[in-house]
Amino acid sequence: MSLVFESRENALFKAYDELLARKNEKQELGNGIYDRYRYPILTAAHTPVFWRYDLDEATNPFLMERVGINAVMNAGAIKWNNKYLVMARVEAANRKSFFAIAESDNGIDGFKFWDYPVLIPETDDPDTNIYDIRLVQHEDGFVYGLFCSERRDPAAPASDQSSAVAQCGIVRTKDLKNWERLDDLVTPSAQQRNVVLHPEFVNGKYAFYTRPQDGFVDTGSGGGIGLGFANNMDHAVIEKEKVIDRRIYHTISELKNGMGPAPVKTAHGWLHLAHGVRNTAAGLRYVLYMFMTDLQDISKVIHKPAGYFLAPEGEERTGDVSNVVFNNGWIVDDDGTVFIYYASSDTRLHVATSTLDRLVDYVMHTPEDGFTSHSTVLTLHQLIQKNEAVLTATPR
Ligand code: M1P
Repeated sequence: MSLVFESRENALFKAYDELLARKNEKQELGNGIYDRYRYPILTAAHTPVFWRYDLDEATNPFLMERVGINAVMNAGAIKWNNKYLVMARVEAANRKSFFAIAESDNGIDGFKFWDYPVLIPETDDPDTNIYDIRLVQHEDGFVYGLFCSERRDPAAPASDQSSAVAQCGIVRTKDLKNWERLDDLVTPSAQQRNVVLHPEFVNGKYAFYTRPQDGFVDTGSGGGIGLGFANNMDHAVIEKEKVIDRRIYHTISELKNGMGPAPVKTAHGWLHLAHGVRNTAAGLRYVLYMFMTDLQDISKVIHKPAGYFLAPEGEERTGDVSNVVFNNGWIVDDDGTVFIYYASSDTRLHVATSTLDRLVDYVMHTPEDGFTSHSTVLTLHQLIQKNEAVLTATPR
């Protein structure tokens, strides 16, 4: 091995090792709802050196990158054998996304990719692109992965190489190593993205949160978070979708919305994390929001705080698709700690931590949206008056 090759290889591995060893730092103060951290937990630079470089001097004398990785983002998440696992959307330089699992001992730093990215089996109609997997430990004993499967629109003319059709692909596993591909979900809608499996049976059926949409980017007459049921997972067919959280004019999700990870069961209801999209002169803005559904009737939204729960801040605001935060994975520990894995601007993956108690308090006691400026000011007046009384009674 030449000295030049050897020293470049050493430098590459040293930079990678230092990045993985970097400790994360909780940001001070926060908003009381969750804590953010200084560093993203995964970026393109966290992908192993041996994915990107051919380390054979005979075939790669300049030790140049042979497979470029563009971004690591939107990740499903699961606690597995006492490790915090994220199944990230890794986007190669050729724009194709794939899934790769990274694990950490504490959920906030030290995430290391498994040696091989996941080879998702194809159906008879191969996907061109796959992304945004939601991992669900279902009570039937399987871990399911529901993801977006994208193919070129067969109806598009040759002059149009952008139009696509998105559907929900489904895999299942019992060990996170061997993945069985099932049929894509069939629904009454022309396209689907952001489909999530409910972790429990509902009246003996599998329940799915959907996002009906007419087109690939625009939801058209669709949009809103839907709910539908299927008899089985091998050939899952939903005959009817009911929108349970619709789009509303002049809100954070007026353009579209979509479920994040599978909901978490609490004593008060099912806790949901979702994303909402609005249009601006600078393009689409994606933020996260929360709501709670009824334990007996999961189609009934019983609490929904006004506005966003988490929006892009600082460096999160820029990237390949700027002004975006997106979430499709969270982990709840036995002690109630919640790890929220969110991506920023389709570029990098972050963690925010909270607790179930805090999130339930946030969802149940944060004022709801009155949908007008007037009602927003009335809400503020009420809070200010209450605080005046508190400060008068117990001066600080
Ligand atoms: O680019 C922002 C996001 O756009 C899509 O989300 P939605 O389906 O709500 O429009 C997805 O492609 C998502 O992966 C991406 O982060």
